[in-house]
Amino acid sequence: MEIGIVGLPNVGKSAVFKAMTGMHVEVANYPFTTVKAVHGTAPVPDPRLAIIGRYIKTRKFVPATIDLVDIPAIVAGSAQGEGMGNSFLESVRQVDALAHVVRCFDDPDVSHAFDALDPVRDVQAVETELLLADLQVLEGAVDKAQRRARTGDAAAKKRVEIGAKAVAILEDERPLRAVEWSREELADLRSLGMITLRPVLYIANVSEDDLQGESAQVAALRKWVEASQGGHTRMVVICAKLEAEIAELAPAERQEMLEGLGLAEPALAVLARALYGLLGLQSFYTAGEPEIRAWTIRKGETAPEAAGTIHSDIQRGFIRSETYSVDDLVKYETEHAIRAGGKMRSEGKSYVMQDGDVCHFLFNV
Ligand SMILES: Nc1nc2c(ncn2[C@@H]2O[C@H](COP(=O)(O)OP(=O)(O)OP(=O)(O)O)[C@@H](O)[C@H]2O)c(=O)[nH]1
Ligand SMILES: [Mg+2]
Repeated sequence: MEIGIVGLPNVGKSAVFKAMTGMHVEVANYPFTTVKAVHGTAPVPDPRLAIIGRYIKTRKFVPATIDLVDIPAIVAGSAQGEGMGNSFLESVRQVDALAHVVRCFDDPDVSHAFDALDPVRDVQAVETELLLADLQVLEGAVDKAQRRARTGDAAAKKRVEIGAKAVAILEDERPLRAVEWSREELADLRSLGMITLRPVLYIANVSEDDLQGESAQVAALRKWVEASQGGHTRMVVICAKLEAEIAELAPAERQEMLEGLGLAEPALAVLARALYGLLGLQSFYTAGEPEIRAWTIRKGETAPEAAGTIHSDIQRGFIRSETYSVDDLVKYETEHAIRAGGKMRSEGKSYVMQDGDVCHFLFNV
């Protein structure tokens, strides 16, 4: 699962990336500081790891991770080659979801792509480029399919139909994610790499003096997101500059700094929760003496599929999973007591994983 950070130049994309991954990328007050996509990994904050660690002795904790890409800025005309041009498209097409950073901070020292602060105009400018990029690809694909359809090719006919429907939505200036598609339509549009089909997490990058995001600009952005996008979006409020500074502190100082600022948790926790919600993700755990580890799966995945996130061999040779919940562990305190209490479940191949399951997979290859 990879999340691409997109947005206009100089809005704080790299600051967000730095705050999340702790990597030292350049954050600077000029447009197109980032000229090449940078990949990084962020650990998902998860209090359940420590909870499990209270009962099961271990040598280390391994959190789940989110893969992030800091993508070069998009400007008006990018789809036609302005700014960094089309290069952003390649990166954008490779990610599973977008994190769209929108400038909501007022700082006369930081130059703005369009002079005045206006998050709704900004977000629309980027969205328009993504719409145009999809439109270009679609028109080409529909053209090609039309030629094949004349020879009676059924798949091509279907493509023409789906393509025409999608073109109409984009020409209406709506992203493809705002519409409900059938399974077949989705598969076809995904195979074309449609960008506006991807879920989006909007990140309102707020001023140091508006950490809760109470400004009129943030309210306007929220209203726009809710009105125009359908269900496949979320919005979070972050002060990327402060968060990037906090990420550089030692862990003990971090907590103190957050409390001093009146923030309940670091932006990484806020962002991870929003992404899990947006993408329908959940966590399960493996726990033992070598490590206690969190794994990320999609809701609805079965036990063998979950096992496959650990190793394909465990999925292939899956026999069953000895499973209990983190809550059971808190209640019974040891795996032995869970078993004695009848709460150690032996789950087979069709078991649908539940959030907070702890699993021992039995497999044979
Ligand atoms: N005041 C304030 N400044 C910020 C905030 N976030 C980022 N900045 C500043 O904005 C400038 C641009 O930040 P970057 O993170 O480099 O922005 P970017 O979107 O990656 O920019 P490009 O790579 O050039 O597209 C830097 O000078 C940051 O310090 C914020 O929340 N508040
Ligand atoms: Mg940058």
